[in-house]
Amino acid sequence: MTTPPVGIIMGSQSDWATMREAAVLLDELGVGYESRIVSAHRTPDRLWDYGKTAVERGLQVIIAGAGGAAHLPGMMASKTRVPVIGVPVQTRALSGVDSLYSIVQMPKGYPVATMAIGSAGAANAALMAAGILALQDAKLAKRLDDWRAALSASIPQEPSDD
Ligand code: RP5
Repeated sequence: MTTPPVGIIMGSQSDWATMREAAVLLDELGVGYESRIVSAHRTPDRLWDYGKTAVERGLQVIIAGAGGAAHLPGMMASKTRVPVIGVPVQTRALSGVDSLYSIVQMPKGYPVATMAIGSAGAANAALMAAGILALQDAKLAKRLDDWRAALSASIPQEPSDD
């Protein structure tokens, strides 16, 4: 089975409601992806194996979402040079600020491109991944340009009372 260019990974099944937003966007843009539950705390060996094999499998971008003590994106970035885009999942206890802080403040040398908290972050992660892939894929670049133009065109000039 061929590996798709994007890997969407998340710490828990409970993250899927958020991370599905990334999958929806990638579907819209015609970008292939796989989705996996890979927990830094509950399945550390799975995390290590995923990171260790990412390059040889042909993954080009990894979107990693986690909440709370959200170590998954950073640990993945420490294990592979495949670019990691981090999505802080919104939490009940601390509204996702815990997730954001756990992901964003990486030490020099192991970057994670950190998105906004929650579903906007997941959607933007997909757009960021598509933008990276579009550098080498003219057809995808056109689809992404069209998607952006359609979004722009959908914004009304004036506010409505409805
Ligand atoms: C993190 O803990 C996951 O990324 C998830 O956001 C959070 C809660 O996980 P569950 O208890 O819902 O499985 O590892």
